[in-house]
Amino acid sequence: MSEQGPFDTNVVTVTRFVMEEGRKAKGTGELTTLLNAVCTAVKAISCAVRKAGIAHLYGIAGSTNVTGDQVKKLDILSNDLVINMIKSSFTSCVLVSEENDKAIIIEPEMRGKYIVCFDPLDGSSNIDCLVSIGTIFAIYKRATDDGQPSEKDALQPGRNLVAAGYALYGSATMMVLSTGQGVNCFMLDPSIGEFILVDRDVKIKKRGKIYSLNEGYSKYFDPAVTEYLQKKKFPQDGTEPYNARYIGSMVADVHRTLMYGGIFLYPGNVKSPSGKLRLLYEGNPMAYIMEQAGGMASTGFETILDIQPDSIHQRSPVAMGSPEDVLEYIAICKKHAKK
Ligand code: AMP
Ligand code: P6P
Repeated sequence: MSEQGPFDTNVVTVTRFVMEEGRKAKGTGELTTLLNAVCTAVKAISCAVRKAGIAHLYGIAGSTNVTGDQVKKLDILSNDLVINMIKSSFTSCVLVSEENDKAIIIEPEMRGKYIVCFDPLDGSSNIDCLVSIGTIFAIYKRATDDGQPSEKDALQPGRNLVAAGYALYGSATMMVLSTGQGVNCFMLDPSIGEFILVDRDVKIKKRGKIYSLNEGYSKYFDPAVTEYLQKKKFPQDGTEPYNARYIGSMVADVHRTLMYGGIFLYPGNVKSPSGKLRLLYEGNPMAYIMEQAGGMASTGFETILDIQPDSIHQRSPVAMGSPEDVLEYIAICKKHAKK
C-alpha cells in the first residue's frame, strides 16, 4: 500500500519505466517505441488467453510449426499480434518467429534498425489444459546497414542482445524484462490495462534446491545428465535431496527457477543431440535474463550467449539457473567429455 492508500497515484508502469531508461540512454526513442509495441501485443495475447475457452480459440488450427507442434488458434492469433504490433512501430527490419519457417523482412517504408526474434506463445501444447504459457522475445540492433536486410541479420550471438524478456500468462500475467541494466518484473493490472513494476532488479539465488527437466527422456540421457540427477536425488555429502519440478512450459519453468533458484535443464540426448529448445527465441532471451539476474546459462560446455548461430531455428541444449547449480552441472559434463 503506498502512502496515498489503496490507489497509487504515482504508479510505475512498464511504459514509464522504459521511457525513463530511454531518456537515460539518450536514444532516439526507437527502442522505447519497440518495447511498448511488444507490451501492447502481450496485453492483447493475455486477453485472448484468458478468453480462449469462451471465444473458442482452443482447438487445433490444422497446421504445424517448425517444431512440429500442432498449431492452435491462439498460436496463430498471438503470432499475428506480435508481427502486426512490431511492424506498425516502424522500429524493426527483420522478424524471426517460431511460427514462421522464413524470417519476415519488413517492407522498406516501415523499417527500423531492430531485429526481433520471438516465440509468440511458448508452451502451446499446454493451452487446452490451462497450464501457464508465455511469449518470449529477443531484440538485436542490425549489425550492418548495407542493402536489403535479410535472415542473416538475425544470426547474431546472444551476447549482442540489446533487450530481451518474456511474458508469463499464469495465475496473473507478468512481464519480465531486461535492457542490460538488470531484470525488472511487471504485473499486469487488468483494471487499468497497465503493467506495474513489482520486482526491481531481481537477482537469482547462488544455489537452489530444485531441478527441472523432463525425466521421461531418462532412457536417452547422456551419462553426464544421469550422473548429475543421481547426485541431486541421492546426495553423498549429507545434504537433503533436491525437489523436482517440471511444468513443460519453458517460460513457467524458467520463471520459477528465477524466483526460487535451482536449475532448468533441456539437455541434448542420444535421440536429439541439440535438445528441443530453439536458440534464437528460447535459449538466448532466457539466458540473457538469467545472466542479468546473476545466474548462468550453458549448453554444458559453452555459454549460450556466446554461440554463433548458423540458422534461425537451430536448437541448443540448455542448462540455466543458479550459478552454483549450473557450474556443478558443467563440471560433470566436462568430466564425462574427457573419458
Ligand atoms: P534508440 O535510439 O532509441 O534506438 O536507442 C539507442 C540505444 O540506446 C539502444 O540500442 C539501447 O542500447 C539504448 N536505449 C534506448 N532506449 C532504451 C531504453 N528504453 N531502455 C534501455 N536502453 C535504451
Ligand atoms: P517436452 C513447449 O512445447 C516447449 O517448447 C517449451 O516451452 C518446453 O520447455 C518444452 O517444449 C517441453 O518439451 O519435450 O518436455 O514436452
